[in-house]
Amino acid sequence: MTSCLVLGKPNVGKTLFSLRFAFFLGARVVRLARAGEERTWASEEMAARELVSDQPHQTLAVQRLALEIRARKGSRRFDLVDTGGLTDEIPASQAVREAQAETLGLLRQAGVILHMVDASRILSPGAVEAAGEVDAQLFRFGRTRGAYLILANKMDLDGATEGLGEVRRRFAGAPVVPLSARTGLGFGEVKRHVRRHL
Ligand SMILES: Nc1nc2c(ncn2[C@@H]2O[C@H](COP(=O)(O)OP(=O)(O)OP(=O)(O)O)[C@@H](O)[C@H]2O)c(=O)[nH]1
Ligand SMILES: [Mg+2]
Repeated sequence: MTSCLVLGKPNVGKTLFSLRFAFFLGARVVRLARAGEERTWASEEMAARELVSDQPHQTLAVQRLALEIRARKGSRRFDLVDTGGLTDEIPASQAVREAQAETLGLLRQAGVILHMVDASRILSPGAVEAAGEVDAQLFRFGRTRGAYLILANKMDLDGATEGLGEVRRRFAGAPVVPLSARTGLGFGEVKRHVRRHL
């Protein structure tokens, strides 16, 4: 199954986006496979209450959503893979180190790489969401692949417009989609990108 990886620093909005994007593509429930178990929620709100948090490292195991993109010429199935946040430094917590190792292990076979940054915090030094060396490394790795896309998330927040300029400067040459996992801004563009590369 082709996988579409959602990667980035902690707290940038990977999980909220993954849940909302699943519904945007027409999923009726959230069915998520994690650490060998499958869980189902009836709505994105119920899933988000449990899986999304303003604390970094909420996601500690890769979470797969089996999805389908419908197109005129038939539909395509793929796995949307929400991952644990990556950091510049090796984290003190063993659980976070394991989550990061699991995430990096998936990079090579990914059909599509969605690299998410927080446009509202990219220029906030010291913030966990600020862009860092790990973003530069993901960019270096990802841009050699055709299916790499940068998601500039949290465009609904103050400072995100200036942040978007910085995202485009830092990652010049890569396609960037201004996004809000909260409002749904940019979801259609992400869908078109994923569909093109499946
Ligand atoms: N305003 C706003 N808040 C957002 C947006 N996307 C995510 N958030 C908030 O950002 C926080 C982190 O969201 P998550 O989806 O848990 O982030 P994550 O990248 O999965 O975080 P980890 O699993 O810890 O790596 C939560 O408080 C979300 O509600 C957005 O587009 N706009
Ligand atoms: Mg998460």
